[in-house]
Amino acid sequence: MGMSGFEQATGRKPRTVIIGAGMSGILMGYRLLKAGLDHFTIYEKGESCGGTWRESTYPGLHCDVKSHHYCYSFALNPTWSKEFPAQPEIYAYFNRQAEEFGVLDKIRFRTEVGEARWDGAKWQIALKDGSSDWADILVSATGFLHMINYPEMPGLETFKGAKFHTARWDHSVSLEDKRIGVIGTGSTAVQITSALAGKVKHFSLFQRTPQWVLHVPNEPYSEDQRQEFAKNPGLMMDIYRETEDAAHYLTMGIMFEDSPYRADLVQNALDNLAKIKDPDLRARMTPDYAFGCKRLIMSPDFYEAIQRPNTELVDDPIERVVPEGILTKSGRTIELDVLVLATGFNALAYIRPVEVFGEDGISLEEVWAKRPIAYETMTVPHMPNFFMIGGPYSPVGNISLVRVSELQSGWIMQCIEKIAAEGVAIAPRQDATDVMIEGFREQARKTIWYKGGCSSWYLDSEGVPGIYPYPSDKFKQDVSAGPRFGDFAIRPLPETEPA
Ligand code: N01
Repeated sequence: MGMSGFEQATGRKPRTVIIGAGMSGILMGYRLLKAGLDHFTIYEKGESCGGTWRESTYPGLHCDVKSHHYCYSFALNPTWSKEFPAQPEIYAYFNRQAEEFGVLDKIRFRTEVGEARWDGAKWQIALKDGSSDWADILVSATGFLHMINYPEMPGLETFKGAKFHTARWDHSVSLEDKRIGVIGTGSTAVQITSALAGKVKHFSLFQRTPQWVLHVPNEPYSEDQRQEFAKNPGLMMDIYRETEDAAHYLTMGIMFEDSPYRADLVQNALDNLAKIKDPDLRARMTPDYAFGCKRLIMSPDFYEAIQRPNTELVDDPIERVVPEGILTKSGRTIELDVLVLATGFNALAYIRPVEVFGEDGISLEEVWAKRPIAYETMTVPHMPNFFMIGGPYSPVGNISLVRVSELQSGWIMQCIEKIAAEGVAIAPRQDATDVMIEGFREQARKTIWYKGGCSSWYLDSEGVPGIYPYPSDKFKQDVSAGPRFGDFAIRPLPETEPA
């Protein structure tokens, strides 16, 4: 085989650096190995793979996307114990796959990337431990759920009991004999409520905003079923495909008022709410905004859990945290031994806090001065040979991010193969990106996320959703069609002495 354009220009094969060894970083590593582009390193700030599934270990944590769709389509897993498995199984799955794929050897753990700077030919990378590296191609696989949102709450530092965010759960604290307070009513708080309410001395859930909650049972797989899956992987692929179709209808029903799939979903949530026997509690837990406006919550038993003994919903707003617990606006002090912050993440921070400088030293912060943007969710103008899995306007919400990452990493590989074959630096053109983002934002204003009368982490500083605003099958079609290189600025790499 002759030399590729890249080898002619540089005298070697391209080197890639991936930031993050979560679900998407492992996947990117797998794809590079498959393509024979094995000159790469994955930098991971933690001590193991799995990203958010490593960091979050709170009681009750499970995935609310079906397990047979929350995995790599080429590495289906017959051993899932339930339709929606718990964190330890998911964490184990990703770590196992990293090893099986041969990616584990490529990961440098406990190493955080501080800065990446394009020098005109490649990326110069500064690591927080003081060392450095370089790459021809840089892939951000940093995920959505790693920048913790600590609430600004007066008196928080004065609390004298145990206090932690859900992504920093302190397992040394016993719970059964304690009065536990959980702040927040997102997916995380709901799962914790199911796991702990009625099983501890007292449980208080501090609600600022009620949520729409779908009743979704979580059936275990029997040993027979698991053996069947192992013998006949086609059964798992059937579930994978069915779940993908269902996710499409679900997102349509959530996003658009006139969707034919909406009525059944709304009815499910209303029937679920009717399980709250006390009319006063039911009224306090009924949202005053449209169904689907915030990320939909799915639970087999949340409303049962909140009605258990020694369990209380506190919707009296929090005035301040005091040493013995929480003082509410009406002047009541709720005494607590443990305060749990289920206050979520700064989900749309993307690659931050890594600092990125592209062509002519332009920073990512400058390119993103108005808002984070990306062409086709994965590439950024002025940032040559830089790719993001889960970048701005990616589909998030109630769909499988593993599936999304598979589509995105496939598209990114096509770009990388072009770079490797032709010896070029590519970045999307600003004008093409602007047109795409304008289209996204116009469409985003048609969704319930925008019109539904709620605030959520989907919204940018102008209140417009910064996530993929079309049904998920459009994303699949667009990304599967591959990059439109006509929308890119493509420059030959400068010829350099062999490294
Ligand atoms: O966080 P959230 P999460 N005072 O941002 C409240 C994923 N996930 O950790 O609604 C009082 O949804 C805030 O109140 P409000 C999933 O993508 C997935 O639950 O803003 N309250 C809200 O109730 C999810 O979307 C799984 O009024 C304050 C809560 O904290 C994402 O993680 C499981 C407050 C935050 O809700 C984050 O979910 C779990 C304050 N100062 C999570 N600040 C799966 O199963 C915030 N809140 C895949």
